Amino acid sequence: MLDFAEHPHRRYNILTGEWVLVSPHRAKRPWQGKIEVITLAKQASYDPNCYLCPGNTRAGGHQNPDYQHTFVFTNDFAALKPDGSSDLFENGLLKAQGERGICRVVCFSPDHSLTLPDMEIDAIEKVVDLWQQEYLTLGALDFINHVQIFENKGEMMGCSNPHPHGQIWAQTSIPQEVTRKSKRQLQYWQATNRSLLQDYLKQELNEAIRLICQNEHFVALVPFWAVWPYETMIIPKRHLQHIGQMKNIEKQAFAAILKDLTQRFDRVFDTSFPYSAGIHQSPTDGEAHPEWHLHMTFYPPLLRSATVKKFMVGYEMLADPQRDITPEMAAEKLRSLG
Ligand code: H2U
Repeated sequence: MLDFAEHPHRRYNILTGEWVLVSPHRAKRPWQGKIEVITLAKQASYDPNCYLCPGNTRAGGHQNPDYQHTFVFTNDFAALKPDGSSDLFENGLLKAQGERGICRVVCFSPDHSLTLPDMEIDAIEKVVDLWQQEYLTLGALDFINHVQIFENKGEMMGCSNPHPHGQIWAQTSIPQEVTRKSKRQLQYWQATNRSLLQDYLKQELNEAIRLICQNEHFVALVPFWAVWPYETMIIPKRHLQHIGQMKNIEKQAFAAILKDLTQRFDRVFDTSFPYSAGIHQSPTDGEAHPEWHLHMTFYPPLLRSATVKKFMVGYEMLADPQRDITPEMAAEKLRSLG
């Protein structure tokens, strides 16, 4: 019989159709690498050299307003532009296509020293409000078929500035990860007339071994197929296709679980926990997408300490992702840090 805590095994991701190799016995091996303790210098609430602080001038020459809560602007170095060609290029075996889009930068707070877990729930709710508005406004544009809301947190994740902020990339084509998730949710919806994630959530709530925390409207859990050591998903209990459908009470609850989860992350290694996180939800291509069930995924790279991160190298670059500590162990740890 397969013992998840002992036997190497593969787990299937029901959303993407991909597999992850789990090697639980390896979590017991001795660690002889370095474990550094890092003490973080407390940031000032205002940094005159920060391009995101209120009133400061950005690298592109624009001046930020004296904002009190959140602030959103079009990225001065945007990866996608609204004008330009959408033309298809095909030449023998070579294929390319022009891509149009809009990139936005979202400042979560005027206070340079904060991160999401430090912010009051009311202040996080204003971030959720802004995400909702941006999804609806950008998604309504006829050349925008997908809106990706995300945050890169921490230098380790390539974040360019400690000021609390995230990004939004909205574009014409639907990204590949979202297409993979659309496909499997649609197959399930067509076969059962139910949301794949709603049924998954029901099973996780029953088993209760990968749950981290929950409130009236949301659950945070380590998915069965998690790749990153402390990978986590926040799933709404109601079948929401996108953030535009969130009611005020749900936005409050979303803000509350965001705070709860990210505070737990910070306690794992007593550090400001780096991650890439983002919301996956229905594309804005004009289709109904009843199959889609919104979720927010966190991919934190830390493995053993505030400085030892997991690298996706070797076998993982060439074959399949692999993990040592099981999702159940990670969930137990995060549960205990409430
Ligand atoms: P990251 O920290 O995740 O890199 O996001 C910050 C974004 O802010 C980055 O995409 C933009 C960068 O292009 N930016 C501006 O739009 N204006 C500036 O003055 C500096 C940075």
